[in-house]
This record gives sequence, structure tokens and C-alpha cells, in this order.
Amino acid sequence: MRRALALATLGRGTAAPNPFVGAVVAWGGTVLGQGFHRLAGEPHAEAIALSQIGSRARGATLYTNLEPCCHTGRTPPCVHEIVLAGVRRVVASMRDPNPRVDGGGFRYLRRHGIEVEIGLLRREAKELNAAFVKHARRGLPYVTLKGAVSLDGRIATRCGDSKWITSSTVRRHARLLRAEHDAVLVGIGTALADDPRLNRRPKPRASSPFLRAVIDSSLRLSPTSRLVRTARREPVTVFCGAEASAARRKKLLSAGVTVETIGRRGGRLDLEAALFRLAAGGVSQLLVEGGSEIHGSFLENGLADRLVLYLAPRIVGGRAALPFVGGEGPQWIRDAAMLRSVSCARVGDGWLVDGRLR
Ligand code: AOF
Ligand code: ZN
Repeated sequence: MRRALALATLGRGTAAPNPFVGAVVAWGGTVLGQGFHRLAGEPHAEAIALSQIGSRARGATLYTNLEPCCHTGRTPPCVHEIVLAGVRRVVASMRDPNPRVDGGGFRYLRRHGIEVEIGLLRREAKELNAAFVKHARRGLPYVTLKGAVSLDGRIATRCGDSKWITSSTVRRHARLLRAEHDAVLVGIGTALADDPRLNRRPKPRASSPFLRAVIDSSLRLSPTSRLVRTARREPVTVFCGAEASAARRKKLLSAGVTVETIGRRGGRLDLEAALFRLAAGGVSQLLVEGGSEIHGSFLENGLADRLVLYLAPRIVGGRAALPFVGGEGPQWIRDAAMLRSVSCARVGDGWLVDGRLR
């Protein structure tokens, strides 16, 4: 199963919104065939593993980190192939939360006389497919907040200078992180200050196009910004309030930008509403890349699942220097956001702190 999980991770950056799935067909201690799911529309992990070995699958055990599917999507149901191949036993880490599967795969296999064992390395499997599970169960993307900060938690000086807090090695690492997501989101403050392009480089052959989203209540995004100028090649969605000017909306629309109006909550645009829209459009893994106020809103509203922080060995200082997290902030330390399962690694001349929120 460890090998199936390792194979599954090879789908990162390309398979979403489909899950990361690996499969290994084995007899005794010998691996006969193996595979992983790379792209939506391409064969599933189990189908690939079985196709490598033909009749040798008879009597073998199939290990996979996700329940084999029993529905016809872009590809035929894996359970048919498993039964036809004569597999004797299926070991799976977890159930597939997709409502079209959701236990149906296991039932089908058992009905056809196959021994089914569920739960091996379940925790690891759930963690690997946390985004797929959240998207399927709650209709929301898995949200990662990302930032590059000085040791004193600043993302810019008092004058707004931010280029660059981290070294080029670290920035390369951050680009790889972006490539593992299906969408990126920033606030209009960041879009105006940095004029970023927010694309995925190098461009992977992915299951869905990379989406760039901006929270911009009054549509201040300039039609000549790099985001808007590239909108026809790589999709851009701007979320605005109902009061945004019709003329600005028209300009963005004619440049190929998607403009979505969302409601307000506590005076600010309702970020959760934006997340539901993104998920409905197929986004399951969202990277939030600033700025300060957007990070504050995500944290205050409990909308973030993971935090990735690149720490640079610098101290910016200055009470007016922008902090990584703005907003109001809690009154008490006991209400401060707490990370779990935190890992810390050396990257370039700094550190990468990665943990789950809540
Ligand atoms: C598996 N093994 O490798 C994958 C599974 O459109 P389709 O046919 O690719 O179906 C996508 C759904 O199939 C996906 O939402 C999930 O429920 C399941 N994915 N299942 O047994 C795989 N990728
Ligand atoms: Zn399948």
C-alpha cells in the first residue's frame, strides 16, 4: 500500500479535480503490475496496473489508496475490470466520497466474490486526497495560504517594497507549490501593487486549466494589468460586489475576464460564496497568495485548511511594515489560529513552515 500511495502522489499537479490514486497488483510479495492516475479522461490507476499483466492477475491482490470506481465517467468502471481480470482480493485505504461511488465499488466487488479489506493506511490516504474529499463532500476547495515573510512576519517594508524578501531558490520552490494547485487567488491590493501574472510555470499538461482569481469589490483591476492582458490564454475570474461600476465590468468582460458578483458578509465580500463558486467550476485546490487583508479574512472566517510560510533570514521591522496577516486579529491568544501537523524544512537560505489549520 505504501507503494500505491507513492505512485498516487505522482498525479499531483495534473490529476485534480480527480483524486490522486495509485494501484499495485501483487502476488505474495511480488509486484506484478502498477499504475497511477495522471489526467482526467485517461485510465484510472487500477486499469493501468491490470492492463500490464493480463491473465497473470488471476488470484492476485490489488492494493489501492481509493475505493475502485463503479460508475462510467470519462472512463469505464474499474470494478468491472477487476472482476474480469480474476483478482481475488482488493485492499483499499478508503471509500471514494464521490456520490456516484461512495461504497458502491466495494459492494460490487463483494457481490462478485472478491474479498475486500478497507482501511489500510487510511490516515495517509485521507491526507493525500484531502482536497478531493473536501470538494466532494462540502462543495468547497481545499485552501492553502501561502506567504513569503521575514522573521518578524512582514511581507513588505513600510513603503510597500517587497521584492524580494526571499531568495530566488525559495521563489522557485514557491512556483512548484503553485503548480500543485488548480487555482490561485489574490486580493486587489496585491494585484495593484505587484501587477502579477500568477501563471503556472512550467505549464503542466493538467486535467483543468489553471484559474487565476481576484477579490476586487469595486473592480479596480486595470484592463492593462498583466492578469487582464493574458486572460484570453489563461482564465481570470474577478469577484466583485453588486455596486461595482457597469462600465468597468464591461471593460473586463470584453478582455475575456469572467466577472462574478457576490454578496457581502459583515461589510466585506463573502469569501465563502466565492469559494463555493470556484469549487462549482471545478477548483479543488486553491492557493491564496496575499495580501495581508485577504489572509486576515481567510483566517478570521476559518476558511483556510493549510498554511505554507517561507521564512527569510531577515528582519524588516517598522510598525507600519505590512504583516503577513492583517485584519482585526483576535483579542486573546487562545483565539489565535493554531497549526497542527507542522513540518519545518530548510529551503535555500530560509525555512519552509507547513502546517494544517484548525
Ligand atoms: C479510481 N481510480 O484512478 C481514479 C478514480 O471521469 P472518470 O471516469 O475519470 O471518473 C472520475 C471519478 O472516478 C473521480 O471523481 C473519482 O470518484 C474516481 N476516480 N477512481 O478507482 C482512479 N482516478
Ligand atoms: Zn476507476
